[in-house]
Amino acid sequence: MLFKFIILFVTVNLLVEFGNANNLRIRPRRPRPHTTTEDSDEDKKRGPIDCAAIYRDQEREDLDSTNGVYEIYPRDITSFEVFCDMENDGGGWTLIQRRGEFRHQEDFYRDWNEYKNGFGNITREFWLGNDKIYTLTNQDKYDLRFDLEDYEGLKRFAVYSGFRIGDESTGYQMTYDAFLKGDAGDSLSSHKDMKFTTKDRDNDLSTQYGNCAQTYKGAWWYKDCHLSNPNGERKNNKLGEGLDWYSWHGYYYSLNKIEIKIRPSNFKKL
Ligand SMILES: *[C@@H]1O[C@H](CO)[C@@H](O)[C@H](O)[C@H]1NC(C)=O
Ligand SMILES: [Ca+2]
Repeated sequence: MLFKFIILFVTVNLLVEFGNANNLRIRPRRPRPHTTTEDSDEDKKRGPIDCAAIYRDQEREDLDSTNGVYEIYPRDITSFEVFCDMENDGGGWTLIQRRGEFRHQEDFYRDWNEYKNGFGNITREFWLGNDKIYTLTNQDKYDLRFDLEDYEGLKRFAVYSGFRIGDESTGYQMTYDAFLKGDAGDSLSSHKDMKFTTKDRDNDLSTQYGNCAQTYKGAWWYKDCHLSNPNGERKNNKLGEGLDWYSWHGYYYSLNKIEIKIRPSNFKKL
């Protein structure tokens, strides 16, 4: 009985081996794809220019896009990592800023060069950097979205069209075309066409409040001084110093969470 079993076992094994060998032999080898022109090679190497491009690539391959860190390849600049919001309002959003409750709380009261180059960790709190925001918003026409959350867990948002900023020589001057929609209301209107102000560079239009970044503990496209202060101080509910969005919670309420993100205006799901 045992002998018979061993014979059977060996036979089955041999058959399986034979089958595998057969499979290996009959499986045709795929020819390696080769590119014919240098152009298509370049295009391949360049990669997606933002999270919307990544979203579309994944959609074409029938993959579910998930929120997270991706590498992007904007034109004329070295590639870098960004955090992509692939869920909100259709996905495809590239984050330029985040505030929230994390064990390590980032300091946002920083100088011109730190806002120029960006700081923080893109999986937690961060500012992407004004040079990068300049490059991104000038490679296509972008919508700008604010996702806000208060301490009751309520969420509100605001979306603007045609958001772009100038390069450093313009003071990263910010503009947009229109307030599109959002139940948070419009608290960016007074910031349109303003230059960026940090604690060490006063580009705002205020004499009354000195340097708005110093007075309100942040860095922003301040005027005289603000309706919104997303880079202010978390949990600071003093007049104008917190993460304010005036048209929702006024000047004495620092929001719990903020995400600021961009996406091409012509973005559509396939
Ligand atoms: C960013 O934060 C994540 C999550 O906490 C951590 O795993 C990662 O090492 C951090 N990256 C850097 C560059 O500090
Ligand atoms: Ca001033």
